[in-house]
Amino acid sequence: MQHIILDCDPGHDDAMAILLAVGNPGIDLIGVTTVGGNQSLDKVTYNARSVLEMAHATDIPVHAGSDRPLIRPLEVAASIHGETGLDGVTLPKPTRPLEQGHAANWIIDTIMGSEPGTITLVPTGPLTNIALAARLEPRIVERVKEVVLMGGGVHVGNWSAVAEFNIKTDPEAARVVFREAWPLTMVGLDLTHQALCTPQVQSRIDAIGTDLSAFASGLMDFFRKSYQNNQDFIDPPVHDPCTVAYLIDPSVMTTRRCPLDVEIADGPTLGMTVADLRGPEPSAKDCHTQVALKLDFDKFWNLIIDAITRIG
Ligand SMILES: [Ca+2]
Repeated sequence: MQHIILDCDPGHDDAMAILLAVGNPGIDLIGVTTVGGNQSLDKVTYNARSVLEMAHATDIPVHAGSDRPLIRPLEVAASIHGETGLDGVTLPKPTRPLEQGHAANWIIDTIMGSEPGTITLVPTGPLTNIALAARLEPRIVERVKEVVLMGGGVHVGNWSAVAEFNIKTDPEAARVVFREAWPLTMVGLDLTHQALCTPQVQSRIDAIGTDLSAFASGLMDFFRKSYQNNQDFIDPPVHDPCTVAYLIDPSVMTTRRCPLDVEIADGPTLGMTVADLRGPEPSAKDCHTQVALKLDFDKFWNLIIDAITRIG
């Protein structure tokens, strides 16, 4: 069983990550934390609570975190996710109140209150909350089992020629998180651009025939249009649930261990994740970071469809 904290900014693909985490029996979703990113903090927090409501998962607490990057102003991704952050579907009103307290403090309290090596952090938004938590309580770094994040890319960008949205939104926070000594897997665009919601995949989601599958399909309809209009894709890449899928079954992707760092200098490479792929692959002892490279497409979508089916 993987005990995870999902730190997210829903977001169409974040919503799919929540559904996968709720619906898979190998994942214990301890809590959801939110960060300003795809949309304002208020909007993404409401969306997270609403998706949990939709998934009958009102036992899961939601804590709101940082409403902006550490240094830079927040520039939301309305071109991809719409004005609400989850355009294209009707969101149910959350019945569970938002928890009190900042996400970073709750992350710290949860990790420090658990056995070392048992909690995995799964960030699928800008890394602001995780960086704040690591600075507020440095002891969390050695207590976290691992960090599996969606962000960055070895050879590819989407928010600039070389930078991905989550990393470019808060590059300083990403620098902090990448440089801490915890085991870190970067599930970046090299991998997630293979996680395409094709019409065949979506027809399998539709065939589940529940309110939740219609909700997921509605999300994918909007996401497809966004990617066709803004990113030169035919089918939308469903980035964020790739992280959760890796924790359920590591064979869903191949990874390559390599040193990783984040560019924080202003200019054309701001927010670029730099992977040093020279030489033989280093050992886990010598290198705490790895990148995801190749997705097992069928395994991935089978997990998503199974989770939506199980939730009912
Ligand atoms: Ca996200």
